[in-house]
Amino acid sequence: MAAVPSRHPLPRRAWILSPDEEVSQASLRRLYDRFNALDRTGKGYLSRMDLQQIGALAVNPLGDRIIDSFFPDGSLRLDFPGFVRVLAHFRPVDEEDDGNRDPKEPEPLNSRMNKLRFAFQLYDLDRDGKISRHEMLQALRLMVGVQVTEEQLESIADRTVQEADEDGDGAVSFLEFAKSLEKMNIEQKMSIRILK
Ligand SMILES: [Ca+2]
Ligand SMILES: [Ca+2]
Repeated sequence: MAAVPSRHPLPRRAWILSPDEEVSQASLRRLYDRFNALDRTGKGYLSRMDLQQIGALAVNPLGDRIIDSFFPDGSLRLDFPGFVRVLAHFRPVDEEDDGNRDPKEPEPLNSRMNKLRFAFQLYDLDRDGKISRHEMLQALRLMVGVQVTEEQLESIADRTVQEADEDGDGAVSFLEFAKSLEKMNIEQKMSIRILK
């Protein structure tokens, strides 16, 4: 591949949610305080605009899509249980719990698998269970800065899809997605600092 001089090195792959998300521990009490602080007018629920005040989401290239995931099925109001449920995906995995969990218990929302599922749906916009080259390109446009040419974006999208695409159908299934991210520290990448 021809070397392209660039002050900002291009990512080799597109599987990056954001370069510098921080890890945080969240207790319910702190979440509730945070919920109330975000709900500035005391309406008892959060709107999209309230969530846009969260710095970590404002700077996250996929922040808008993450905010979308707080409002399934076109709802406009996010209550406290919904807030906690979505945020649970971003909580760091508690290492002590890992492996010693009762198999009959439901998988915690912040487990590696659930984090992967959550990340996958940020890419899979049409929800057909596959990330197409086009969907990859759309996500990349949000993630990389303006200094990158369309040609370079397409080449990153192609490479990311090709490397992950084991069955050769030109798209990335959830399984292929999970395998590609096997070596990545998804726990850390998917831990977003929502609390101050
Ligand atoms: Ca899709
Ligand atoms: Ca495939």
